[in-house]
Amino acid sequence: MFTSKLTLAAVSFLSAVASVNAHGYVQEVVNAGTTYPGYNPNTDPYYNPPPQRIVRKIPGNGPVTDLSLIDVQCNGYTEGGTPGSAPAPTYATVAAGSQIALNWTTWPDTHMGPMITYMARAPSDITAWSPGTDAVWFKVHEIGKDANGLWAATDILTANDSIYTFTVPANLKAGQYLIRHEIIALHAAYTYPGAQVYPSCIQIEVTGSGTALPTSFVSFPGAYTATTPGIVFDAYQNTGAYPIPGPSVWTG
Ligand SMILES: *[C@@H]1O[C@H](CO)[C@@H](O)[C@H](O)[C@H]1NC(C)=O
Ligand SMILES: *[C@@H]1O[C@H](CO)[C@@H](O)[C@H](O)[C@H]1NC(C)=O
Ligand SMILES: [Cu+2]
Repeated sequence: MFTSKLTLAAVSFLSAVASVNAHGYVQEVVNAGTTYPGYNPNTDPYYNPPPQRIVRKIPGNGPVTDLSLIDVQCNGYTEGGTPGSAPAPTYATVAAGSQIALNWTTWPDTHMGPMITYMARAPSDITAWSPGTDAVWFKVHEIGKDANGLWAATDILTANDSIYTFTVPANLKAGQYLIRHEIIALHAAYTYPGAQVYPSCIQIEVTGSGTALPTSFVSFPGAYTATTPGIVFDAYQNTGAYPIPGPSVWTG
């Protein structure tokens, strides 16, 4: 009797801790009717052999707040495993101009902020390439706070069944690319460090007859610092427009 009470107390303590720490990650990638399960940080590490993912591994569902770390690239590890952005074993083949839907785990409604997507062209095999600190990234989509004050990561994502979609630029040159998608949660961003970056990297091969490539690029880490507009932002006091961090969107 005493033992089972202790157990119940321990269970409710653990679930309280889990809900406080529950943030999120991309759990599925969908393109042209094919669903690719994401990297699951709670279960994938325990499979042998590991599941063949197109999403690079993450240490958990928590954020990166030190924007000078390689962790801000793909939520990769800086200690233990390969430093930042360790390649995944496989990739999805997607047509230029097609939509990619990213299914997030249930996002906490306290964590308002933008959702942003970058791509980087792989100079070699995407399953072996990590960009390091090179400036290789271009922005392909962004959504922040709309004219009615609705935030992408809370109001809009939740209303949309946790599905965020973007379109691969229609005229993008064929080849292998790394997608870097993120939510930046702003609930503590009134100072730096404070903004919480939740990045996710997805490996794809783009097909099509397009010829376009961007000409300006940013690096991760590098693109965001304490003085980048939108990194420090008081989301409670500032009811005006929100400046989405990073370069402008390249549409091809
Ligand atoms: C998102 O993924 C979860 C887990 O696989 C699934 O249960 C849910 O139905 C998916 N959401 C949509 C809208 O497909
Ligand atoms: C909401 O989800 C649908 C697919 O379920 C998609 O077509 C639409 O673009 C999504 N909206 C946003 C804002 O991502
Ligand atoms: Cu959180």
